[in-house]
Amino acid sequence: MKRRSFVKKAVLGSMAMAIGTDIVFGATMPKGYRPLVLQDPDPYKLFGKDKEMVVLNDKPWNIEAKAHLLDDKITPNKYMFIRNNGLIPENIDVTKWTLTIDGESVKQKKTYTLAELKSNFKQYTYQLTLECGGNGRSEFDPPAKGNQWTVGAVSCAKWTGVRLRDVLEDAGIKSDAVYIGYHAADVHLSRDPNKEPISRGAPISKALQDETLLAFKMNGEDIPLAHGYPLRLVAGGWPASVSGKWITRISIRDKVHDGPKMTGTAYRVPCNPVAPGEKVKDEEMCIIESMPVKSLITYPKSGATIKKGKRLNIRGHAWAGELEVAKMEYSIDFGATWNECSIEKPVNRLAWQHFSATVDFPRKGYYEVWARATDSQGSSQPMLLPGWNPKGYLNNACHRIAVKVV
Ligand SMILES: Nc1nc2c(c(=O)[nH]1)N[C@H]1C(S)=C(S)[C@@H](COP(=O)(O)O)O[C@H]1N2
Ligand SMILES: [Mo]
Repeated sequence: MKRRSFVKKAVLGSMAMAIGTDIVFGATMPKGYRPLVLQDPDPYKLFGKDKEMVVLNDKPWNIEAKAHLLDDKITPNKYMFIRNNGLIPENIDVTKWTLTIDGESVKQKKTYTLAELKSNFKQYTYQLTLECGGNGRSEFDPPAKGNQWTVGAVSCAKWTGVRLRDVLEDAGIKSDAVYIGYHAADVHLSRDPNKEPISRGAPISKALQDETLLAFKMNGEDIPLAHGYPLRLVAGGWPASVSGKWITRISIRDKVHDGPKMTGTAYRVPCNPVAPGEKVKDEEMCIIESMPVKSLITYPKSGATIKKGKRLNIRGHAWAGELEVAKMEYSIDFGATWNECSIEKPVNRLAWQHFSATVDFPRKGYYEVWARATDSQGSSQPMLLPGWNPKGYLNNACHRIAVKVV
């Protein structure tokens, strides 16, 4: 009896969290009942998102930011994109949440409670750039199926947690380990409990990096439900699909992980360039690892008007997967000539970098400001679309804003 009321309290607690306030007469709510607000929810209220965020899909929820919303150096929840492949888990009981480390290449399968993870391992905080592999997909021609992200499927929040490496080493990693794969608590769209919406992973070398965390805090608070509460993997600089949300199990694999969305064409690009629209065999598709160099002008908003004779201060962020951004430039003549921006160092490895510049316009009229980042190995963003690929990944074309001088 005691236990039952305890479970009910936990269920009510997680519903209250999803709604954002207490369910006052929750104690008399029928068992298994879903409050109306959760049946037909307002995504902005439900997820605490700003009204200017754009809903691309509601089953599953996919919501993106606009460039000017990403102006903060540390992305707050209200401007953070949501990318879900399945249904957000409900009725989370954090007191019962566990993480299991298993797989062919674990020395000893081990299960940890959240409290154990927090107390047994040292905690670290890093700001990490998470960009969806499909960010920018909407520009590809012929079009690629999937969420038509424009530029807003990127974030750089501050994540706190324990190093995945410390936990994996505590369970023990066999010498034949090559990959890790995550398993999570979200629900397949079919609601079939035997199907996982997504189960991706990364090579063991990425799993063992200092900045790869099992996080339980985002920007100093509990991770918002939509972003993986109560435990998520964060692997900055790689397609954000590697950063599994609502993590319950991590397998240390003796081969490349083969969970859903790891195989076939998912999160893969042709190993060699192909012509637009060309069919590519599965064997000729390679897994995306570090993301390409990219940048975003976050101020001003595209469409800005300024007075003749006034200079325009522009600013934004640039990132380059596992590399650093070495140079940042802007052009006001459609890429014919480029001027340097100033660019800051990242606060830590795998965090985006901030740039700014003061722009002079020669006379009244219409301009576009294009921004181009170059990484530490000398690769720069393509001015317009990069290589077409069947699933529309890795569009790192220069971000462009319109400006009128009047
Ligand atoms: N369990 C789980 N983890 C997941 C996903 C998901 O659907 N389920 N989506 C992935 C993808 S494709 C992306 S781009 C990021 C998005 O993270 P965010 O919603 O916190 O911005 O989460 C990744 N982790
Ligand atoms: Mo993604």
